[in-house]
Amino acid sequence: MAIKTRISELLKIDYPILQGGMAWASTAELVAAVGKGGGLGIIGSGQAPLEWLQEQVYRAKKLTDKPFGVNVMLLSPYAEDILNFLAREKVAVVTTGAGNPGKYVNMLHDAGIKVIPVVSSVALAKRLERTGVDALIAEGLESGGHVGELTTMALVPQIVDAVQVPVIAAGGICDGRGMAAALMLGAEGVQMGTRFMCAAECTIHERIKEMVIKAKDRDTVVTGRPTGHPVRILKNKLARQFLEMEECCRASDEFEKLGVGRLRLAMVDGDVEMGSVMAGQVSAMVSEIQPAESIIREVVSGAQKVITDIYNGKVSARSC
Ligand code: TUI
Repeated sequence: MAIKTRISELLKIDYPILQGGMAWASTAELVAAVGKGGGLGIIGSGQAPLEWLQEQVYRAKKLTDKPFGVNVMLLSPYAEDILNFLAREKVAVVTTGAGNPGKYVNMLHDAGIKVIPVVSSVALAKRLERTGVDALIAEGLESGGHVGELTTMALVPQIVDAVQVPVIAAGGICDGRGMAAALMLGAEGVQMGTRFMCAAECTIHERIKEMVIKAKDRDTVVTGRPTGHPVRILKNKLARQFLEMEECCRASDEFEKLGVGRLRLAMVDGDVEMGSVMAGQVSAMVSEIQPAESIIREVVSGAQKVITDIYNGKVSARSC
């Protein structure tokens, strides 16, 4: 059964589930598979050059007739070129991360594109609502990659109360219980990244999928706080080096140097020790590789089950 919210209507999808646009991980194959499963697939551009992104967009258009999105990481030196390209290509949706996309909203709207920024604070949510964005993704610090300061549990209801546009919850959500909880907090959709890293169609290196599957509850850590861009990654040799640097208060440019190319090294080359394995706290809850379509089916039926059970007075929502 479909789940109808303002998000599923806005994005013309069966289920209000977005696949996080993860750099070097969310490629055209995954995006097409998520679309087939009834969710919204999102290509991750990260810091990749324009040519890489162009190839992904062209491939996604060949692989699927469903709407899809592209995530633009606003710290990327290629962000502006990528946004101009996306306006020309008229992709259905643009999500943004790691910054304020306010100055691009009109240009994207003129091209008929829905604009959905990721935010981690109420102040930015309110500011962006005034620019006319279509929806917001409220991302808590449980997520992988670049993180804010508030948990999903605290952030989502505060943003829901502060804005009129529909809100999508992200960070710490990987199953039906998480989706149901997000809906209870007032969100009208969820975005999941880590669970989709272990989708069969996700093209990241198998060693990284294994690492996520083996991860336990305390296996992620936030590094890079002194740079102003804290990033959650799975613990490995690189994470230990970052943490050592933080203890000796080294200069920010040393962090930048150590970080260059590390995400690609993990996701594409499968370097589990010296790559930056950006993954969320729910890594410990991801236990197998499954087709994206099954992931979506399981999450939706799990959410429907716990909501119905609780409505009927059965108050335990174990493992849905
Ligand atoms: O963007 C993400 N997650 C990411 S981006 C990434 S690649 C990267 N490369 C170099 C440095 C850092 C990251 C890996 N993972 N998530 C969305 C997100 N955006 N989370 C938090 C924010 C955010 C933070 C501050 C959005 C806006 C913001 O605004 C600052 C301002 O300008 O007001």
